[in-house]
Amino acid sequence: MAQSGSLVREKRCKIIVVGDPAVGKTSLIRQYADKKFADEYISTIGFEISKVIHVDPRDNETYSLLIWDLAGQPQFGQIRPRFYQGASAVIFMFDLTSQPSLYNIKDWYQEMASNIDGPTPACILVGNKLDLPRKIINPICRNKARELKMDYLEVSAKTGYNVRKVFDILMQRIKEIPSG
Ligand SMILES: Nc1nc2c(ncn2[C@@H]2O[C@H](COP(=O)(O)OP(=O)(O)OP(=O)(O)O)[C@@H](O)[C@H]2O)c(=O)[nH]1
Ligand SMILES: [Mg+2]
Repeated sequence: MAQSGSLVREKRCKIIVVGDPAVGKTSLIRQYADKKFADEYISTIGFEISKVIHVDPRDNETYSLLIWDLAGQPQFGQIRPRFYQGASAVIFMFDLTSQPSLYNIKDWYQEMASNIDGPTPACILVGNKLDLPRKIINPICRNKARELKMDYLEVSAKTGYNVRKVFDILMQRIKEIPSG
């Protein structure tokens, strides 16, 4: 528990969110940071960074998360590679109502892997839009996560279901990776 008068040391973590256009990357971050959701689709241009203070529920340690929301549109493919460096964690996001968005996760993983030196960041596969009728069954998603050696979680950025859990799992994984 944080003691009054003691210095709270914030550790910084860079977290990247990637995935096809319109899977809900910006919506996930907005739901996590502000508990807000918007129905209209305004595609991210380039990238956006959000700063969120995360308190680990297990030990009350405080982290300052810099969440990088990378635009999924192909025209930003040339600028994205430089943003992966220094990431502690990567969220690979797809839309449970769009099979191509899961299929394309391998390309997103490849883009990350070829642009990071040093240890592989903590990675999680996130299936979004669970509030809608799904088009991909759970075992197929789990298989993909297993193939890529990642955790897997289904969420709704609209209702907020499991959104906080994505970050709790990632922070747990980050702590398990020996820091260099
Ligand atoms: N029903 C439902 N709609 C969602 C959910 N998450 C996002 N959306 C909608 O999906 C559309 C795209 O969401 P964004 O968060 O802008 O998608 P993005 O991945 O950031 O897209 P780019 O910035 O173009 O890469 C918007 O119309 C959102 O309202 C969800 O969990 N459920
Ligand atoms: Mg966006």
